[in-house]
Amino acid sequence: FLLLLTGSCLTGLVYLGFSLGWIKADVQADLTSWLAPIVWEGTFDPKLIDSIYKQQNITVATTVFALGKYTVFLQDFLESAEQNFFVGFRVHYYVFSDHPEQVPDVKLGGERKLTVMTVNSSSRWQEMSLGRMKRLEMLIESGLVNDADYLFSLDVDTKFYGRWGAETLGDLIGVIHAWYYNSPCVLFPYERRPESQAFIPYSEGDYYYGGAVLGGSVKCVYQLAKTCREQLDIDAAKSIEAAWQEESHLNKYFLYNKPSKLLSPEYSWDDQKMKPQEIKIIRFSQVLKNYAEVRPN
Ligand code: 5GW
Ligand code: MN
Repeated sequence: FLLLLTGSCLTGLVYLGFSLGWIKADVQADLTSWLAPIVWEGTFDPKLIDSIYKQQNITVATTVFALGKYTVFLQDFLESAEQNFFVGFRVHYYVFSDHPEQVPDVKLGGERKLTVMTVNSSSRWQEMSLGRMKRLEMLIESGLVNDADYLFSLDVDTKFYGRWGAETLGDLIGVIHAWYYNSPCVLFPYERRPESQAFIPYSEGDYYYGGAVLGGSVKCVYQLAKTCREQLDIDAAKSIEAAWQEESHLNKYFLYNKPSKLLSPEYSWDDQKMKPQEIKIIRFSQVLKNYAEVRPN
């Protein structure tokens, strides 16, 4: 009990120190302690970096899941991606949906294509929200994305507001969560129960990564998806669900398999959150959603 008391007191103190500004995270560092770049506006030359990757004639694949009522987000997602996401590159969208007829017919730029991947409907919401890792793993195993060099997986309840280009490419890519980029590590909402495979003790952690964006080379994304799926399966067999589901397992994976490049929260903002001074540009953001309308009952 004493341990518990001191434990929560410490957390409380950190919270207080953080709120009063005694504790400040190095919000805009542009390198991690393992020397991975953190991509912020101003740290790269957009034209130069695009031209370097254009010479390599690369293909970027992107999966996006729109199950149940989430198809309503596809139009804005795809239209804004056409304006901002790897403009001028070969891009291949893979839209997973159980309502393929509801996938909108968005006009795509040259060298860009979209494949609808039809999946079975499920009334179990766990299938919808927890099945992405498994489907990503299976997509890569199918060989369909063999023609791609890089692969991203993005939330569909989102919109692009600014450029997203070759600066985001690398072996293994994670994004820093918009709500935790300036929080001390002990306040990160990692899974804290040792029973879960996503468990991270208070003494560990680098960043809190957002679950709305992951990416990298096809090979690295495969390792990530396979491992997270296995860990999710172990938890499911024990009827344990991690605090933030796939996001918790992603955070565990990135703790032991460090991303080679991190995207700043510019790449995964939230429309619910005011843009503070230190954030120069919002490139990609979660849109507001009516939970009662889009989530299965
Ligand atoms: C999400 C939560 C509970 C039950 C179902 C879902 C759900 C997620 C769904 O019904 N349909 C669906 O396509 N998804 C996919 O999972 C979407 O691509 C969505 O962007 C992603 C993550 O779920 P989100 O966006 O509701 O989670 P938050 O944490 O961004 O709110
Ligand atoms: Mn989302």
